[in-house]
Amino acid sequence: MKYQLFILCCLVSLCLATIPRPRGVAISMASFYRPDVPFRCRDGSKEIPFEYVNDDYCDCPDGTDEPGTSACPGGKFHCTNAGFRPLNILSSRVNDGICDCCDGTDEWDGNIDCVNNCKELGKKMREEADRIRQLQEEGYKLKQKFIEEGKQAKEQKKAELEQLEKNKIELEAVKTEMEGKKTEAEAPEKEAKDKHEQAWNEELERRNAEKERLRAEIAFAELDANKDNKISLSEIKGLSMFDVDSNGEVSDDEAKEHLEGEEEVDQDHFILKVWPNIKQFYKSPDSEEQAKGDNQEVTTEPPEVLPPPLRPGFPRHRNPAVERQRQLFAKRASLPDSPTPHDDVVDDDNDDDDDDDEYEDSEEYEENKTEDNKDQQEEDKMPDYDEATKALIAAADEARQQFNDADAKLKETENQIRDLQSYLGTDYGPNEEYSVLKGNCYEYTDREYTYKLCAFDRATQRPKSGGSETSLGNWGKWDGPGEDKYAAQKYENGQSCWNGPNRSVKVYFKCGTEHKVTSASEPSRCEYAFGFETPTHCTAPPTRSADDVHDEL
Ligand code: MAN
Repeated sequence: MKYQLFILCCLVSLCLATIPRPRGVAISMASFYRPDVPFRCRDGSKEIPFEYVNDDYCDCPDGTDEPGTSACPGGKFHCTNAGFRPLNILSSRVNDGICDCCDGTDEWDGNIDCVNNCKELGKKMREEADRIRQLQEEGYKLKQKFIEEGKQAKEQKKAELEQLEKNKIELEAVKTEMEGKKTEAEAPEKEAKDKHEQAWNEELERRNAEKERLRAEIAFAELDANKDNKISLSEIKGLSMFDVDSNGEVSDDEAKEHLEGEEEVDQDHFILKVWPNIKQFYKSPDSEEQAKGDNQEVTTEPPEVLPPPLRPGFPRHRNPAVERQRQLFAKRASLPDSPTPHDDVVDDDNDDDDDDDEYEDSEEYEENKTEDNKDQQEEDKMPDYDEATKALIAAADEARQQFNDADAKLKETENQIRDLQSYLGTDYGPNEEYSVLKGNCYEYTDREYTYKLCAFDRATQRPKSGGSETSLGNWGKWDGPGEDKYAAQKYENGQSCWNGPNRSVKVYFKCGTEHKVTSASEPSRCEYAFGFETPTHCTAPPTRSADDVHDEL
């Protein structure tokens, strides 16, 4: 059959090639050039004797009377190019010394010898056509597979979605139930915890009040220099901390003001009325004395009121009443430890101050301070809940866990539903064939960048020399021209471009036997173009017979 067709085509070619016609006229136009009738210019403007055709003089304004010479500007010369493709060239190229037609007919004046290479070109053309046809056949076959898979995937995803929608309703119910249980378990838990915490806060308040009272008692003892269990104006007047106007002395008025207008106050009155007003600036008279001593090179008198603060390991002369208070306070309020009673030894050594300094610099002092802080923190820490509260917390924890699990399961299902809806809402081509590209990324590297296309998702650019990835756009739409919508895709809203549009990519599809990016360019700044080969873009190859006829012609 094929052979017969070939013979037929050869005969047709032969007949056509022998139809008499003036030089440079295509077979299809031969009927307009009949030697037995006058020639009518093709634009109908003139009629001339047939002898005027190709007489190297331009008679017709449209140049149709000189198809085989270069006489008419804009005229057309037709080369048959038997064995290859026919060609129309500008008649100005006739006899210009350059072979434009592969059959050499455009250079007929003999000034130049043109080799007829139409057969060779025809052979190459047919080979190329064969290659393309093969590629199309192969690609198209693959495309059928992708169509089938794409359709199956769609059906499967539809069914999955349906199932997940059902699961979601159940999971919502479970979550609601767990939420109820959680609320139920949390109410008694909160009540018990609040009760425990409130009791602890009250305890802290009580402890603070006790500490405060102890501080006041110590202050009272420290200020009561003559130990008559009263604090009088004269005891106040000796201490510079009460010098409110800083004029170097504590006046009667100043002293009286501190004692709330009284001449003297007992401990209760002091704690209730005086202490709240002086506690902000109150300093142990010990430290005042010490400060004085630091400023005077020679101390003539022994300390008048109280000894300096006590430190463990350093025996000092001290007031026993204050000391008792100190010890009590230290014990109850976690102040730095007071020395043991047998430290109560008179030590009039003048090196006392040096001892203090040494002590403050010593490791022992630091250790004691850290220990004290730890003890204090320990003491301020809320005690564990009782067993009943712990049981309520455990039950509420369990209910919370179950609620969180139910919530997580629901969220996971909702995410899956969202993914499926997004999949099903995407156009994967007329027959779902492009779905094969979904979820896959393809790279292309040129001189400067590696480009990546993750189909139906995003496109990026990464400099080869290192550095971060730049977004060139996210999946936007099919963007082929007119009817050929599936010929191109647009990825848009990529990283903004300095002084330009947000980056975007247009992907141009062509038929190939595998999926790959074949080119990447930037035709205009920040607007990129990718070439992409894929079997999904192959069309049914042309039938062989039609092609054969074309070849032979
Ligand atoms: C980067 C790349 C280029 C782009 C310029 C624009 O260098 O993304 O492709 O042209 O930025 O400033």
